[in-house]
Amino acid sequence: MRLEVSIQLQVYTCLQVFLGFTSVTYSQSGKLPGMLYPRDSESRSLRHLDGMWNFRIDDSPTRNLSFEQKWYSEPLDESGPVIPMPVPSSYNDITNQKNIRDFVGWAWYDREFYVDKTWAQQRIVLRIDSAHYNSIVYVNGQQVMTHEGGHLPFEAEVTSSVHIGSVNRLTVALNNTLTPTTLPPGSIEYKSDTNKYPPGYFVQNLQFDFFNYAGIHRHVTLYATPKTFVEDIGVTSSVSGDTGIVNYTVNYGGQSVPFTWKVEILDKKGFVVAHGNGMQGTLTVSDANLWWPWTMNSTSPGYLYTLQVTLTTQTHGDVDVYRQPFGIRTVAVTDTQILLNNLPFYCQGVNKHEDSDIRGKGLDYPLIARDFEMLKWLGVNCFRTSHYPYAEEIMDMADRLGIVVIDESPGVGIQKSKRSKRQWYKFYKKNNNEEKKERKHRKRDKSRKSKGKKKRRLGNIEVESTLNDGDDNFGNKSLAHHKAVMSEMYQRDKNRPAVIFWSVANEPATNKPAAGPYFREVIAHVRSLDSTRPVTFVCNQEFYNDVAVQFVDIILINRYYAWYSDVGHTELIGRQLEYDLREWHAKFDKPIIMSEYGSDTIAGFHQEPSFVFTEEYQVEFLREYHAVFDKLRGEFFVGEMPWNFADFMTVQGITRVVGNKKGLLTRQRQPKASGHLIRDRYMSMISGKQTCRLR
Ligand code: BDP
Repeated sequence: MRLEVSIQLQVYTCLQVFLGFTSVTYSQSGKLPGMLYPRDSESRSLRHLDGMWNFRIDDSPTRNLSFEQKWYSEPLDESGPVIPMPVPSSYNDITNQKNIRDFVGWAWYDREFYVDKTWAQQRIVLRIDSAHYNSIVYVNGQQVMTHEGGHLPFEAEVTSSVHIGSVNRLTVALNNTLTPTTLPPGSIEYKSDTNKYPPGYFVQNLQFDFFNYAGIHRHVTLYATPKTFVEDIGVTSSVSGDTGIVNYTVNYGGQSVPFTWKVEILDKKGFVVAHGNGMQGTLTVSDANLWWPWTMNSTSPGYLYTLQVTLTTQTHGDVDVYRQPFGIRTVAVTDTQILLNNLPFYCQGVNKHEDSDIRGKGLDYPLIARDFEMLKWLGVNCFRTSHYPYAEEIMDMADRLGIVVIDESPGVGIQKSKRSKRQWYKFYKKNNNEEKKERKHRKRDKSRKSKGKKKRRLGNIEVESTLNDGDDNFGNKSLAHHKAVMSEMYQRDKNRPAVIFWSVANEPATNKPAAGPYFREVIAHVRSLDSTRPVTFVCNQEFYNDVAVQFVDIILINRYYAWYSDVGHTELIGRQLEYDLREWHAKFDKPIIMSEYGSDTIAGFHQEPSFVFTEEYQVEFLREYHAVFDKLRGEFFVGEMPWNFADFMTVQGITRVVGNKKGLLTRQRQPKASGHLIRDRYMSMISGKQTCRLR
C-alpha cells in the first residue's frame, strides 16, 4: 500500500547554498574504500563513543541558524541550551515534546572524548554505523566527513584532527529531510493559502509506511590501526563434493612499504585448516562444514570460519591482523526453486522493522536478543530487512544462528515519475487497462507542477517542490544515488553467508515506463558488484503491467487481498491469490516468494465470527493464504513472509491506530493469536512434514 503522510511544521524558505552531500568517497581507481567492521585484534583497538551526548534541534524558521552561528565551532552548550540525548537511539521518542518528535531539519549532537596516548603512532578512524539522513561530522570544530543516507556506516581517518593529551570535541549535525532524490524519497510541500496556514508552513510527505525516525542510530566508534593496514577483505565460496573452495581478495591501505600477506582459514575451534599468501587466492577446505540455515541442519547451523589476515612488513614484523568471519555455502535459483548448497530451501519467513518503544530505530542489544529468540520461537528461518539495511549486530546474529536474510536497500516508495508525452502515448498503447488510472495520476502531477515552479531550500537542503527532471524519483540523480547506496550495502554485507539475495527496492512504481531503464541499471550495477547472489526487488504491481520483474532472478510479491481490497472477504483470498501467482509464474518462469501479506490486528480485540482488526480475523486471513501456499509449494512457490514480525510505529494518520498493527507480535514482542498460528505452521514444517530438510 502507498501511504502519504504529513508532519506539520512552520518554517520559512531558506536561501542558503546547497551543501552537496556525497554518499561515499571513491578512490582514484573508482573502487569503493573498504568498510571492514571495527574489530579489535593484537594490532587494533577500538572505543565506542556511545552514551549521553548533548543535543539541540535547530528549529529556527530557516532551519539554518545553526550554520549562520557556527554551532560546530564551540561546545553546543555554549551556543544555547542542550538536553541529554542517548547514542545510539532515535531522538524522536525520548522527550515529551512534540516539536522534537516531529522535527524536520538539522539536529545537533556533541560530546567530548580523549584519545589513548598509546594510539599516538597509529592511524585513528572515526566511524558512525548509521545516522539518519544527511550527516556532517566535525572534530574540534573541523569538518571531517559528510554522508548522505541512513542505515549504512561511514568513516574517516581523523589522525590529524584529534589531540592526544587534551580534550577533543565531536559534533554531529543531522538532517532528516527527505526529498524526491533521497533514498527513500519524500517531498516537502509548502502550504501557500495564508487563510489557512502561516507564511512558510510546510509538511514533509513520506512515500512509505513507517515513522521516519532520526538520530545517531548505531555505534559511534573511534578505532586505531597501524599506519599500514588491512583495508578490505572479500570472500566468496563454492562447494565441490565435501570440499569447500574459498576465493579471497585482500587489500591494504596507508603507507606503501614492502610487506607480505599471510591468509589463514581457522575453523570454529581456531585450528588452521587452509592457508595462503598473496592479495588474492583460492583456498580449499576438505571435509568442509557448510553454512546451513538452522532448519536444514539442527546440529551445526550457521557454521562460521574465520579468515585471519596478517600483513607483515620487513622492518616491523606483524603489522596488522584482521579476523573476518565467513561461511562456506552456495546459493542459486532455478525457475522453480531456491537452492542452498544444492538443496531446495523454503523460506519460512517474516518481515521486520528496526523499531521499538522509546528507542525508535536505535540499536539495542536486549531487543536484538529478544527478536532472535522470538524468530526461533516462531520457527522462522529467513527474514527480509524491510525496508533498509539493518544493524551489523543484527546481521551478525543471523550469520551465527543460521537465519537467512534478504538484504534490502532503503529504496522504498520510489513512485513519482515525470514522463514525456511520447512515453505516455507508447505506454497507453501497451497497457490499455491501466489508462484510466494513469491519466488520473497525470492530472495530479500537472496540478502539482502548477503549484510552485520555484525550487526552494530548507536548512541548506534543496527541497524541490515540482516534478521536473531533478526531482523525479526515477531521474538521473536518484539513479546515481541508488547505485552508490547499493555499492555501500554490498561493501558492508558482501562477506555475510546469511545474505542470500539483494533486494534493491520495495514496491516501486514499476508500472511506469521510467522504472524499466531505472531498474535495469540498478540491478545490472548490483550484478557487476556481486556475481554470487541473486538480485531482486519487492513488487506490488500486476503481472500484466510490470516493467521490471523481467530483470530479477526471483519474484517477490506483496499482496493484501481481503485487506486493502474486498476488505472483510477472506473467502475471496484463495481464488484471487492463486490466479495471481499462477499468472506471474506463467509469464516469467521464475520462482515466487510472497514477500508480504497481512492484516492490522489490535492485540486483545476479539469477535466471532471474525471482524477486521480482531485476532480472529488475522488468523482466518493468514490461513486462507496458507491454503494457497500449500497448493503451490510443490510447483514454483518458495517462501512466505507475513507482514510483519511485530507492530511498529508510523506517522499519525486515520488508517493507523498508533502505528501499523499487522504484527504477529505486539511492539513489545508478545505474541498475538497469529504468532501461535505461524509457530504451529513453521514448526510442523521443521519437524519434516513439509518441504524442509533436516540433517
Ligand atoms: C506494504 C508496504 C509496507 C506497509 C504495508 C502495510 O510494503 O511497508 O507497511 O504495505 O500497509 O505495501 O501495512
